[in-house]
Amino acid sequence: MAYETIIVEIAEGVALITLNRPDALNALNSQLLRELATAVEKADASDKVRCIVLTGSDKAFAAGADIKEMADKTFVEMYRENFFGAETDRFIKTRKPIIAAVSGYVLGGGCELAMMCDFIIASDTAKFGQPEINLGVMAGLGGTQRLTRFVGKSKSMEMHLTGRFMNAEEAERSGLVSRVVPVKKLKEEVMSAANKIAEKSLLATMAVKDAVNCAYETTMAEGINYERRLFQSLFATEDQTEGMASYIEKREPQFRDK
Ligand code: CO8
Repeated sequence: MAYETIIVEIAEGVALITLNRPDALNALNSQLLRELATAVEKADASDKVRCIVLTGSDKAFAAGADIKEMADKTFVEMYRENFFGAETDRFIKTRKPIIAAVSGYVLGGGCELAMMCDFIIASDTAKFGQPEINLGVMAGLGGTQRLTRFVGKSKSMEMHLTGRFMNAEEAERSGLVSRVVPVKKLKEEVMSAANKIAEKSLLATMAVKDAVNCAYETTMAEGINYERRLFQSLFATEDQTEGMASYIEKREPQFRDK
């Protein structure tokens, strides 16, 4: 499928998806979200992909949902179309890991999209914000829920209520991003992390994602029980036998996703 708003490149087990609406600072419109949902579904189903990286440009990961597309919509249209809802539901069902690699503006729906990924690596130029309040609205793609879980109530509330931006250093200190790297090294660092993930057993990788995400949806006791069952179930895989044998034999493992 030919995409117009994203670029997809696949190499060495990693699908690199680049948001590509430079004239609008990668603002998310319906076409982009449809293409993105399709691209991640295809990557999830592809034997050639073991990890996904989502990125934008140096200037902007994404400056939010497309205000020009939304401006004239009515409540009835928003509700009937479930505007952006179906596409983001498709995106978050991805079972393979997705790393967000962000620089520049990471605002509104752009910040919410980054938070839908499994972890965020930011460049030192990244600026995060939920400025929807300035438009007379509020976050609508999970920002009030996810940002609050990442950075706590006080900072999340301040960000949503004032619309102020957070720089990369504050984002790392607050737990929003896993680490910050110089903008010129962002791609290299993120691809190195993605390649590392792509070398592991995909079965174990998907189980890790499943278990960590479970921490957001359930009680501690149920989450620990779920993790234990997943851990036990990995002993039904050839990759467990191979991984442990390779350690004992002091060699690199050859995982076959079986
Ligand atoms: N939507 C549409 N176009 C945008 C957006 C956007 N969010 N952001 C930037 N652009 C466009 C500009 O209009 C401009 O285009 P043009 O030249 O044709 O006018 C171009 O990108 C470049 O932008 P600027 O000239 O403004 O660049 P600056 O460097 O001066 O400023 C900013 C950069 C500060 C990022 C500024 O563009 C800005 O404030 N953008 C809007 C940020 C914003 O408010 N984001 C939140 C949007 S609302 C949202 O995300 C809701 C999500 C929930 C949806 C839920 C659905 C269910």
